[in-house]
Amino acid sequence: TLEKGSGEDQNPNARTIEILQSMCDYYSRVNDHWRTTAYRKAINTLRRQPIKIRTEEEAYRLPNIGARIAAKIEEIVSTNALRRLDYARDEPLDAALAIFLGIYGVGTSIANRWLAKGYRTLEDLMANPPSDLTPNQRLGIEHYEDLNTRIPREEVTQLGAYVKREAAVLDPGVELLIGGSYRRGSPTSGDIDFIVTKKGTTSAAELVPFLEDLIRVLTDKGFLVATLAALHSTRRPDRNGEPAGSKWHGCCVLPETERPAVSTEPDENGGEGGGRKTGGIWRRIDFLLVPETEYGAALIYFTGNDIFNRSLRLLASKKGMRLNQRGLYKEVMRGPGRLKTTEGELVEGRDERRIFEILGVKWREPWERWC
Ligand code: DCP
Ligand code: MG
Ligand code: MN
Repeated sequence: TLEKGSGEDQNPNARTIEILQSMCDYYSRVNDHWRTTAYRKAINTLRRQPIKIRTEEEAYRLPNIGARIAAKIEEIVSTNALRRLDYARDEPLDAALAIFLGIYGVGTSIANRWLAKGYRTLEDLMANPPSDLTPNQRLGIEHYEDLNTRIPREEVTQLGAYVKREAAVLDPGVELLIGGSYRRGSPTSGDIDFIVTKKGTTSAAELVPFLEDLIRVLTDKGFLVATLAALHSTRRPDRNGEPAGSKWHGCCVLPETERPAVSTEPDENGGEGGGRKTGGIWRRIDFLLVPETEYGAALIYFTGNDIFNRSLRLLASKKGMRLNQRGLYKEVMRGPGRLKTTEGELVEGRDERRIFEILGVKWREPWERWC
């Protein structure tokens, strides 16, 4: 707002804030959440100072300003600029970083390590692979374009119908639902998130034989083309309460026979069959095994979005409860220093609506959960 803008101009630290904000924006762009947060907090502190902060020492004494940012504040005040920002604006490096972050399984730290080693392009990585390149990252490079193409909603629907048909042959009692952005009604999705359940199940392990069969069939048919995380790759439950061996991640391709008829209209050049072929592209696909007893909590988690999930979890914890993908629990405090020694007492797991009710949140349809 105008009010806020004029307030910033009068702030004695306006110039410092402006430059720190550019750093913050840069770190946000490269997905460095930790530094983005550090800068955001430092900026908030500076904004509240009635006097201009000039030295490293003055800055460091303030809350939420660490040694590194304190040093940068002095550099900004004394030189009216920041060397690190010049580097951050190094466009070739920026572009290379953005490319590397698009590789499946590559985050900021790996991408930066490769940059430091002199890699700049996908071709560089393939020609002389870094020693730490994993098989999954190699797949991510080889299918870079496909895996960075969002999936049109109709194709997700077709992929879903294909999988459901094969699943019903194996076990008509198993239910498959597509969660994630598709359930939120998104016109395109980054991947396909299948939630697999069956009436009467109380543990994900009961569904493992079914999924093993399904994966074998879908692989034999040429539908599944790569495994990124196998069923038993997770040995222990993770911190979010995801049970061991309950998920499968990989890639699939819609079989030619399932693809919508290719347009026969001539293309712009007057050639034949100019309509762009849909399908045939490698897509990311996830399967999650969920027992009926945890279905509601799993639906909430795998529908998202991630920010909506975080806010629900925060709300639960404010009410002395804990929400994860297996259920809503009443916290049980035990042990020395009130350490959490158990998951707590299960309040509700199977019914999505009940979980909203118990949390005291008005029901939100999946397409209303964009945050
Ligand atoms: N999820 C979460 N926190 C994460 C990752 C995922 O809460 N860090 C949950 C919410 C997501 C769901 O899992 O909606 C599926 O994860 P995806 O990464 O597949 O995200 P989306 O399906 O929402 O989006 P996309 O279209 O990019 O796949
Ligand atoms: Mg998804
Ligand atoms: Mn997913």
